[in-house]
Amino acid sequence: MRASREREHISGAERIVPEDEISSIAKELTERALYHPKGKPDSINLKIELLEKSPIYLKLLDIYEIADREDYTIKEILTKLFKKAGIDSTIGLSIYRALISGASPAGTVMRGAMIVDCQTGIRLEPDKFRGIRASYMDITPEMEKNLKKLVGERFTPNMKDAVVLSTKVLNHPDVVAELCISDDPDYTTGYISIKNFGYVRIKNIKLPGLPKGGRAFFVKGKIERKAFIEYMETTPVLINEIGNYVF
Ligand code: PML
Ligand code: MG
Ligand code: MG
Repeated sequence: MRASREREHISGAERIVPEDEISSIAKELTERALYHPKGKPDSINLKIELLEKSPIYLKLLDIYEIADREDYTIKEILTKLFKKAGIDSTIGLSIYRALISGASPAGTVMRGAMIVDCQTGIRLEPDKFRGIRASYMDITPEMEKNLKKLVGERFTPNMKDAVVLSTKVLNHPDVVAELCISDDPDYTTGYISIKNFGYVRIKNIKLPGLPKGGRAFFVKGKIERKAFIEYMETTPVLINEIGNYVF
């Protein structure tokens, strides 16, 4: 599902489901688009297609949460996490600022993610308006239930979709980290996922009310761009195991 207004992205979500669940999922995703905190879309795209390739099965990233940041600024927290990911913090923070001000050349929200060379800061996505869309991923209903049990009241559909997406993204050998800030104005929890570590939730990553955000995939070394994009945009991934929750 993809929803937009005046061509600006409002929301997007996807599912991998058996045939008999298609109509109920279509309803669920349509409602998610219609009653989105970013407002009414003027266009909702619902695409239903047969999965052509069988999915890669992955274990969900471990989830961490920065619990108390009263003594730290967001800049200090991000600096620490970029360091942990092996990313120069000047580069990391400039990408953070780009995301919260609208990362497309028009200053609007990109539909997809940036690809950022973590050593030079150069953006590698071919289309700077659209970016790269991580797509074709979901979690089995059983593991979704387990995830709900594991994280309790912290569970949100945004979080579930995000950790599933990020598990796919981090599984690529060239990706060292992913930074995400929701573009929903009142969803102020973002995250950084770090290779060989996990998904780190960061509260108050942006000010409430800001309808800007997006994603950046940080890569290291020379990537084979065509294969990279093909993996992100078309290889199906299904989560069939969950990780730990540490907070
Ligand atoms: C989005 O839906 O736009 C991004 C959601 C980020 C979720 C962060 C979390 O709650 O863990
Ligand atoms: Mg959103
Ligand atoms: Mg989104």
